[in-house]
Amino acid sequence: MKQSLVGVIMGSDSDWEVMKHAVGILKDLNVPYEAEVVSAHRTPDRMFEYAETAVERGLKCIIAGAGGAAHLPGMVAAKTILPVLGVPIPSKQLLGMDSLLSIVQMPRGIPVATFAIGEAGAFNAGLFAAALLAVEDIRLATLLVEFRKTQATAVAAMTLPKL
Ligand code: RP5
Repeated sequence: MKQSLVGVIMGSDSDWEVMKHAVGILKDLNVPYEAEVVSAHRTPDRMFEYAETAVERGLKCIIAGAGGAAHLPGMVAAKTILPVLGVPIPSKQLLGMDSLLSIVQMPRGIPVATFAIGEAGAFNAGLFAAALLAVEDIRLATLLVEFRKTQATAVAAMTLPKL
């Protein structure tokens, strides 16, 4: 099995329906990843251990999804120098605005790259992680160029209904 380069973590298995979109694009681009549930407030020790060992385990970046108070990305970023990509999970009560503001409003000194709420954010976080790795991986860069071409072709072929 290949060494995981991207860690995908989320606060609950209920986040999977969103976070699977990050995992899906990593898989499509053949980026080795690991995915697991790590909760900031329910498994804080596990979160610290995950973040503290991430570099030595060979990860190059971490995608962290969380909903509500959503402190997982920020707390993980506090414990590792790896780039942390935060994905706000839509919440029942506030539809993910709470998650977005929690993740994006990191005070100066500990950065978290914050993506859009929900599936698009998860997917883009996966693409962004691939782009980070592609800086030093020409094969992966080529796959990203192909992805853009395919996407452009699909959009160019879009038609609208006649009124
Ligand atoms: C957060 O609480 C998780 O990231 C999830 O989005 C939210 C709800 O978790 P569950 O109650 O579904 O486990 O920690």
